[in-house]
Amino acid sequence: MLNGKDKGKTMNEYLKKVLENTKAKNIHEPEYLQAVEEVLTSIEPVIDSHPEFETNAVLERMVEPERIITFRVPWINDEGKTIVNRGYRVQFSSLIGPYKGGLRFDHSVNQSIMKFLGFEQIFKNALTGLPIGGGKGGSDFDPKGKSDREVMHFCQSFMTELQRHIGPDVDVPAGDIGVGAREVGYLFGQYKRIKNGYEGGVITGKGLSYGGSLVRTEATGYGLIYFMREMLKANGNRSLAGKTVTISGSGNVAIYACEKAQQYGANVVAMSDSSGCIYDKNGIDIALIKQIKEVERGRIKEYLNVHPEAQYIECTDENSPIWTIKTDIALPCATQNEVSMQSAQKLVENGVIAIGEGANMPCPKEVTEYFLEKGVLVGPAKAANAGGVATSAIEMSQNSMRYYMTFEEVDKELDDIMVNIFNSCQKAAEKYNLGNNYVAGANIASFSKLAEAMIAQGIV
Ligand code: NDP
Ligand code: 2IT
Repeated sequence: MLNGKDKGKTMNEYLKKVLENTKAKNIHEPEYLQAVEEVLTSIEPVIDSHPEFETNAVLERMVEPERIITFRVPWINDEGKTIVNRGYRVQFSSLIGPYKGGLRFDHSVNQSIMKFLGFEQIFKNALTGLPIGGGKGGSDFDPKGKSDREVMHFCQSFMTELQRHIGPDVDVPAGDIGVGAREVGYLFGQYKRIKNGYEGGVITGKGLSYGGSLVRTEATGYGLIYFMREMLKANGNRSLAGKTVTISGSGNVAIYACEKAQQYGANVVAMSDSSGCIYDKNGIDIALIKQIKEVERGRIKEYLNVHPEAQYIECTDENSPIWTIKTDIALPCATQNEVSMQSAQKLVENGVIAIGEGANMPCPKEVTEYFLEKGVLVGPAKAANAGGVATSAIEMSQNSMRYYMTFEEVDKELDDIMVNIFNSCQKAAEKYNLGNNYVAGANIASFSKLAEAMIAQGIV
C-alpha cells in the first residue's frame, strides 16, 4: 500500500524475504496471504527504520499463529441423520491479552479464512487500546435454514470440544457471520454446564439477561459511523447529514450502521443480502429490516411486500448490484472481497467520496489502492469496525467487576475509543508522510505497538 512517490522503490529485503517464505508455506491459503501482504507492504517505512525487527524475527513470528485447533463436530439433524462439520479456533497472538475474536458459522469457512480473520484481529484489537490478543474460530456449519433445535445441538457439540481450549483469561470468542445472540446463548449455556461455574467473561455478545453488555449488539455498526464521522470531519469538515449512503449486508453490522447513519441525518437508500439488494430512494425502513432479518430470519427481498415502491435487484455474479447505485458513502458490511474492481470503478464514476469497511477485508488490496488513487477516503476494516471487539472488551470488564454499565456509559466509551482509533491512524499516516492514507496508518500504528510488545517479551 505504497504512496505514489514510493512506487518505483525496491522492497525492503527483510520484508520481501518474509513475504516470499509466507507465500511458500501457505500456498493454498489465498485469503490469509492476501491479509498478510496487505499489512506487510504497508509497514515498509517502519521496517526500514527499525533493523532490530529483523534480528528479533518480529515479522516471522507475527505471521505464524501461536496455535491452530481443528476438531470434529458431530450432531444429529431433525431427520435423525448424523452430520459431521469441522470446527476451528486459531489462537493467533496473545501478545497483548487473551486471544480475542469471533466465531463464524458459514458454509465457506476454511483454514485460510480463519487465519486471515485471526491475523486481522491482532492488529484491530491492538488499535482499540484495550488488553486483547487476536484469535478467530468457527465452522463450515451454516445456521441458515436450520431449525432452532439443530442450531442448539450443533452449538452444544461445538462447545463440548472448544471448552478445553478457552477461558476468560485464555481465549474469549464472540459472534461473527452466522453467530448472533441465539448461537452465543447456546454456546455459553453448554460451556457453563460443562465447567460447573459461571465464567461470564469466557464469551462476549451474551444476552442482557445473563451477563451481556448494553451496546454490544449495536457496537460494530455504531462504531463504524463514529469512525466515518471523524474521517469526514478531518477532511474538509464534512458530515454525514444529507449524504446518500449504501450498505451491503443486512446482518448485525449493516443494521446498526444504518440505524446510526440515519440518526446522523444520512439517507440510507440500499441494503443487501447474498441473494440481492433493495433500493429504496425514500430511505431504508430499518424497523422492517430488523423484523425481516433479526426476528423472521427471512430474505431481504421480502422488504418489497411492505414497500412495493422499492426496487429489488438480484445478484448474479461477483459484482454485487448494490455498488452500481449512486452514493456519497459506501459501507461494505457483508464479507471479504465483496467489492470487485468493476464495482469500485462504478462507485468512483458515480462520485463516491468515502468507503467505510464494516466487514473484514471487503476490498482487495488493488481496489483499496484504486480508491486512494482516486482521492476516495477509506476507513480500513481494522480501524473502522473495531468498535465491536472494543465493546466486547468492555463486556469482559463488566463481567470481571460483576457490574453493569448503562447504555449511555458504554456508548460514550465506544465513541471515545473510535475517536482515539481514528486519531492513531491519522497520526501514524502523518508521521510517515502518507497524507490521509488511513489504511497504512492503521497498519503502522498497530504494528508498531505489537512489535514493541514482542521484543519486550523475549523470544517466545
Ligand atoms: P451477519 O451474519 O449478521 O450478517 C452477514 C450479512 O452479510 C448478511 O446479510 C449476509 O447475507 C451477508 N453475506 C454473508 N456472506 C455473504 C456473501 N458471500 N456475499 C454477499 N453477502 C454475504 O454477520 P455480521 O453482520 O456480524 O458480519 C458482517 C461482516 O462484518 C463480516 O465480515 C464480519 O467478519 C464483520 N465484522 C463483524 C463484527 C461483529 O461484531 N459482528 C465485528 C467486526 C467485523 P445472507 O443472509 O444472504 O448470507
Ligand atoms: O471481526 C470482529 O472483530 C468480530 N467479529 C468481533 C469480535 C469480538 O470478539 O467481539
